[in-house]
Amino acid sequence: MTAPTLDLLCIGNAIVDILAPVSHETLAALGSPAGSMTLIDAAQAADIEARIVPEEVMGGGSAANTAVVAARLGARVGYLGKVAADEAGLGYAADLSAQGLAYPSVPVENADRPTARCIILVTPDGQRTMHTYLGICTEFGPEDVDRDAVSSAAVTYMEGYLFDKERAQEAFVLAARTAHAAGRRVALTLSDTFCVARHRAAFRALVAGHIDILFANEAEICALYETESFDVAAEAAGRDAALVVLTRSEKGAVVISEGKSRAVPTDSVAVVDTTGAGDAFAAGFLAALANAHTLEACAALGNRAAAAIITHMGARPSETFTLR
Ligand code: 26A
Repeated sequence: MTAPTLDLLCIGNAIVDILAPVSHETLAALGSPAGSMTLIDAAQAADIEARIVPEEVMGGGSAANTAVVAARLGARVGYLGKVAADEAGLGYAADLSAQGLAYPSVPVENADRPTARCIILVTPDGQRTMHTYLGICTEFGPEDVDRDAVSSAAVTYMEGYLFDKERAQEAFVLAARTAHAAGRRVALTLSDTFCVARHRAAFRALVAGHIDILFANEAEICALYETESFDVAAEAAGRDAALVVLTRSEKGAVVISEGKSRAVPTDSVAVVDTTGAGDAFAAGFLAALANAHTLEACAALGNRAAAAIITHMGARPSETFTLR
């Protein structure tokens, strides 16, 4: 087995994030519950964009956020995700490359749909309400799995959000098989309780058959094992994946491996914007894992990366971001 040349390869829905501060009144006028994620079509996206003043536009998508934060923490990271060769898509590819990521995906010429976008409305209480237009990103299929990139990465990390269409599900299995054939590890984040509810059986089979490292928050892991008890869900997950990493918001994280469960508390912080907290946690955890830290230290770095993200606007660290 050759030494990996990437610590981490992330695969997910490639989405341009448009962040805008809004009042509670503006949010109420749109009719979206605060803190929710709503899928929208192109016309709805244009309508919302006409009512807001964006503060930031950047490459987003859950797994891409993880990739960017891990790179900022010094890990060698790549990203695979599908964009169109339109202004947003070319900007996306350039943006992620500028963040130091290997970005082998080629923007699709003459695509029948534009690049995906997520309009993130942030209210004064720091809550983020997302409206996502998925465009071309969900067309990700087995042909988009760059096998060389997967084989060269110590860990391939896939996002549950992408696990919606059959071709993407085939891509997950192909990526996992390719990684394992090269002696690498495969990680999955469950992303959202809606995803879990939609594909529960398929996710359970994926986790039991192909996943070495599972990330989830409390609600997602309970949804996966159809229980209201965190402990029951955590124990079930521990039987299915070798390493299970669960986040519990202000209660910190729980790491399970070899039948042993460890709770790793987190410090409380003043929340500005929770966008990308889970993504950043996974980045901190995986960046530390690449340096062979103990599981407790990995979770502690995950907690600190998440805290750094939620104390400012957006899913990316501020320029002065450091964990030392
Ligand atoms: C399938 N959907 C809806 C999505 C997303 C998504 N990433 C992947 N798939 N909807 C929103 N996001 C991303 O979540 C990040 C915050 O965790 C946003 O792009 C945002 O960067």
